[in-house]
Amino acid sequence: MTAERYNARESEPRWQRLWDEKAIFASKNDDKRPKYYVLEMFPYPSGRIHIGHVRNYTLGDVLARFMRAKGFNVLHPMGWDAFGLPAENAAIERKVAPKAWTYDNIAAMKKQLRSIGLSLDWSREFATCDPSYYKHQQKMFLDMLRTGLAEREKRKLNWDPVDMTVLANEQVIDGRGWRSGAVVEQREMSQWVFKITKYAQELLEALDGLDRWPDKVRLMQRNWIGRSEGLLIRFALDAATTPAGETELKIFTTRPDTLFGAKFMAISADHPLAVAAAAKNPRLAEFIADIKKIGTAQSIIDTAEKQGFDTGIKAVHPFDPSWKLPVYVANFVLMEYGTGAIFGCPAHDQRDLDFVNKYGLGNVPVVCPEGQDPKTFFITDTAYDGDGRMINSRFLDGMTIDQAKEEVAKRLESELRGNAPVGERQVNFRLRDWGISRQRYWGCPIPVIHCPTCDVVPVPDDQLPVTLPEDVSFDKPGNALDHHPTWKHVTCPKCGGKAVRETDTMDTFVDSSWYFARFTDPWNETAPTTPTVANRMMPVDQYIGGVEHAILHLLYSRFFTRAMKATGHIDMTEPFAGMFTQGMVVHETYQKADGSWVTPAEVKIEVGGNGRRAVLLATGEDVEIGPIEKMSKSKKNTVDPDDIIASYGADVARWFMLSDSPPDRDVIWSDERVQGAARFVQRLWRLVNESAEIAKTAPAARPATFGPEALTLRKAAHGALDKVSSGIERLHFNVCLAHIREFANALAEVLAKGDKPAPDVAWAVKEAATILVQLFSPMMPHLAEECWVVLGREGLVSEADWPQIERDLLVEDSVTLVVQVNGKKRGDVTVPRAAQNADIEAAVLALDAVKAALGGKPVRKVIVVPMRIVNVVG
Ligand code: ANZ
Ligand code: ZN
Repeated sequence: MTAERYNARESEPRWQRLWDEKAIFASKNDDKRPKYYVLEMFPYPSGRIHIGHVRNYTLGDVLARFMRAKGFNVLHPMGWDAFGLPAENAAIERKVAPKAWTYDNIAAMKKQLRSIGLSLDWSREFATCDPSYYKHQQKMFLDMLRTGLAEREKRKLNWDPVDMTVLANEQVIDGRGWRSGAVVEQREMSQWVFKITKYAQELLEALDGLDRWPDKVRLMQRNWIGRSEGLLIRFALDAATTPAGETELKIFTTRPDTLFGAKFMAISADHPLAVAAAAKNPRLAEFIADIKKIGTAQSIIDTAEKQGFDTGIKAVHPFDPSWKLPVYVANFVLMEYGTGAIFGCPAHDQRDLDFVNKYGLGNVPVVCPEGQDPKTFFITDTAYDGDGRMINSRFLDGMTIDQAKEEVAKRLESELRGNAPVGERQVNFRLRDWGISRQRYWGCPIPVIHCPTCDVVPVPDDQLPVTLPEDVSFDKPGNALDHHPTWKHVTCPKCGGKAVRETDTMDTFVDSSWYFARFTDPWNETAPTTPTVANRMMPVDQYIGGVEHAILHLLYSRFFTRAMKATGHIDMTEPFAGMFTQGMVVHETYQKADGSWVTPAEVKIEVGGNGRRAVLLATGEDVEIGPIEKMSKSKKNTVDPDDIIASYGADVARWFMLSDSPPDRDVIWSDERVQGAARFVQRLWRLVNESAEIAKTAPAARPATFGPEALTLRKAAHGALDKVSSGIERLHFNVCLAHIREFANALAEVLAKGDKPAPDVAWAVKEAATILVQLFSPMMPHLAEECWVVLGREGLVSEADWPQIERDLLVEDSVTLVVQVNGKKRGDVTVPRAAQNADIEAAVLALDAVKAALGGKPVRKVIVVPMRIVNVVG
């Protein structure tokens, strides 16, 4: 019988509607079964779903559907990370209100998400720009203010003197404002910060316990937190050389062992000593103004050319009063780290070496690598930061680096100047407190009021939320909230005098630092969470998202969860028990002769004798096939999920993306392979239809025994069931799909034999077809529902229990034993598992390799070690 072609376009929306009507993916908070929380990073409502979203959400959906079938109360929610700059840019460019733009985009993207067939609980949906969400965020901000986890701090910001506005680091391009083109200045302003550094040590240590996180993500977090053990050293200054009689300079070093290789001291442009010296030296003041122009972004500072200015100040070596070191102001020393001052040892630090090579200060190596002769070990352009023994270092000579560090620390700790020791051990972290103030309109308002008499006054709880005004204008650069004629003018809740609202809004990373907890009870109007529910449903068992969020988003979420614990909103510290970072979707690029890019949809690929060729559909002209790259608008190498779903259906898109690469690697979008997936869908459809015909002839009761043909099929079915189940748990989806294909082949082989199978075979076909449909149902849920009907099953496959594995079908019925002659391996032999020793002996002695090894000698003994070895003694 030939079934009609499977029609995804007709079938997919029908099943989506039915799932919706029955609300089968809604999870209930009073469900007593064990919970499983699957979450994909929620999208920014840019207006369109891109193919990377499709991959991300499909990965999570497979797991969610599988865990649901396994009997878990699965929580799989979706929402919108809805605040941020693009909405304001749209307002400026297209004169649409940020709110309208955002909610329109959400509606459009929700429709697109639905067309993918995701098993989401839409009843929990929210957007972070909903006042009913950010109201609780404001409440938590005030909780954090009360407990000292939020504070005001003076910070340097990028200031655009023409637009009169603060710029984010990304808005500073080559030291200039992105819109005005003006040279950006650094300005100190009061900012709100979250005290993440209070948890630096804990956030670091707890990484060890996150054993279901990728190692690379944990390493990135470790480096970001950046714990360093080192020594604070108070260098004496030659007071005759200092601007105002300063007597000492404190530095932080992680390499006190290299003290005898010191060639200079360097201080930050913001160091008080630099400021004092600049006041007396206009050339230094000019130099400082100059190096400050490059902005505050770390990446820029790291790559900028090393520059310094000799202040004329001299420091004294802590172990030799006659040894004087010049003090420079240098652009690579940051005020925000350590003490804002260093001693430079060029032989063992690349930055220091670049610096001395530029200013002709020379270098002396003090660590000699093992196996090198200290007399001939020189450093020229590359600093040596490896292991070795101390040289040129007086009392440290011959020691290892660690011994030398310890020796220096001990000596300087016990040496006093004034009343204080010259050296002090210290642990430093790179991690800075999290600055959350943004001078923008489209964000969560920070709920405080500034009163000239009472200073900072929290907005009283009963006045929350502080909502954003909607009648705003974006005609002027800067913060529209600040420009609003009335919004910020209020009376002080404390004294009743005239006061102004804070017009800064929160960094959007705050919004995404607790949404996962809100999903556990988004209906609670009086509190951010319902702790009993949150404590039961959290942590997220499997979080899935892009590696671009490996550092900040995950670290902020880990911090925020701790802050919520400290303020009584949840009773745990780690929000994500399992983390998975998916790869990107990449595509070939196509370029016309004039260098312009064209989209994949505009070209046709021809495969001929000379390989692949691309032609422009419209004109037939040749286009060049370029390298495979991350999909981007600029290179036009994107595919639109809507187009793909319209031409092939969601199941094909899902299957393709799961099958072609391991989920943590990049997947190359290829039309040819997508078509392959589409053919496989039709093949499965035919297989199930043919199986259904045979299933009608199967006996109702399970046969007491199965012949070899039926048994082989049953083993293929249960083998696949076993491998796919464990594969899904480990997110090895591409491997699962390969097993499903293999199993489909095994079923096809049986069907190919004719249409009147024996009852035991018919029963096995029915069982196999059912298992097959269930195995691919998490990946291709629409096709699976349609097949479920064909097989005459009741209910929805999306609600069916996962099939039970019959373990005895997994046991292989033959075993392979190693064959030895006089203890030496000569080969192996495969025998039935139930074979008797006499049969095994006969089989072994018949082997050519054994006969050859014996060389005609008589056999004295044959020792059989069951299931493992046969040793022939000659
Ligand atoms: C002397 C030295 C010799 C250093 C040597 C390194 C190698 P981590 O590991 O990241 O903590 N440093 C200290 N404060 C700094 C600042 N504010 N700006 C720029 N650099 C600073 O790095 C600690 C090392 O970075 C310190 O150890 C110091 O240089 C430098 F062969 O001291 B070292
Ligand atoms: Zn007041």
